[in-house]
Amino acid sequence: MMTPEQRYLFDVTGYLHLENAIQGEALKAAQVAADTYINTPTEELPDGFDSSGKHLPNGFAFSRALEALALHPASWQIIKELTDNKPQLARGTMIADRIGVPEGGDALRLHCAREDFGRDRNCFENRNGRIYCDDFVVFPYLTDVHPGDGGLLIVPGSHKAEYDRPEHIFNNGTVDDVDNIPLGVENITPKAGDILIISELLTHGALPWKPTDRYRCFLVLRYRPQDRGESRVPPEVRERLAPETLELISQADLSHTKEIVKKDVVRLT
Ligand SMILES: O=C(O)CCC(=O)C(=O)O
Repeated sequence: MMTPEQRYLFDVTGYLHLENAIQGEALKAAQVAADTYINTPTEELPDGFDSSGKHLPNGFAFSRALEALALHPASWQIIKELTDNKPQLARGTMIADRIGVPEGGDALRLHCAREDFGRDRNCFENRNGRIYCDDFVVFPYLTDVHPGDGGLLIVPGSHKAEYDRPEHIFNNGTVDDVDNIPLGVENITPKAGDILIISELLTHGALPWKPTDRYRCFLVLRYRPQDRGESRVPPEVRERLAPETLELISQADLSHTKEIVKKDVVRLT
């Protein structure tokens, strides 16, 4: 379960920033694997992987070190609480924000599930003293972001917005100047090893990435309750996954309890 501090912060802000969650060899191995994926030409990569743009599909499945981050002990209790112990990883990509590739370095307009798909689509509520959130993203960061670099933007508390966001607010929704961030919007600057968790109801986007000598790299792990259909991990990628991860991506009835959920710490075999 979440700690009372995590539950309070996630409830009032719509996001959690877990500092130094991934450490030592686990972090190093994940960074090396991410670098290898990013720097290998697509034609030399296995099926299901593509390094040509900012978004690298199926990044979590590129190596065991990255795959392990989908079940990392620092976020696992939170993932279990938010899905009422019925988690599914719907898909897991990687972002390597860098100048010179499609979409690399571009600003990402502010958006959220409510604005994109409608008011009643997602929920974020208190169920028996715990948070139930049926659409959230876990971002394990593998490189440092420094103030002034750009990167993730959020509107804290917006996951509970009762009113539509006026079109013109926040520079018409595209914030592209790191030195002129509108009041109400925050730029989050995680360090390598930090994990961010956001509700998809939280309005978020990104500033342009400014550094030319380094990139912003993190996994984008999308979770939801296990009864919402097939995960979007393609068959050729599933073949690479450990049994525990296969169980995590599997769809199941809500009456079923996955074996991985019975564990506080899941180790990939
Ligand atoms: O670039 C970021 O930090 C946010 C990414 C994001 O929100 C998305 O890919 O939908």
